[in-house]
Amino acid sequence: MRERSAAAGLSATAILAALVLLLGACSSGSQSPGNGATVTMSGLAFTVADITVPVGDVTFVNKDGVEHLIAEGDNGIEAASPRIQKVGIPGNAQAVVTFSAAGDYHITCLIHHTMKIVVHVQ
Ligand SMILES: [Cu+2]
Repeated sequence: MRERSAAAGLSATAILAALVLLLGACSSGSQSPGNGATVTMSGLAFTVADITVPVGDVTFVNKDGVEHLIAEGDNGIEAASPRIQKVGIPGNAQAVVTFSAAGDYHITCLIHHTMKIVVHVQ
């Protein structure tokens, strides 16, 4: 009798361990590493006039020594109904902006009004 219950306990432990492994595999698989899309700012300007990216996260890299305040809009003025969250990026730092729907996004800096880039999200 003792051997049987020990064996039952062992198999229950094995099943539990297998479940934990499966759950661990699922959660690590759902972590998004990002699609790698990057926009760079240098010399108070975006380094390209436009970029095409898939729906998702885009990393904005600020290589200037001053903060940029990135928003959807034109000429330093935020759009009336922006589709992205504006984000302040300190000098020599970076931030992730999420583009959750396809479309063309005019991006500007609310501090440096001449900065502009069009992000084509598809
Ligand atoms: Cu700026």
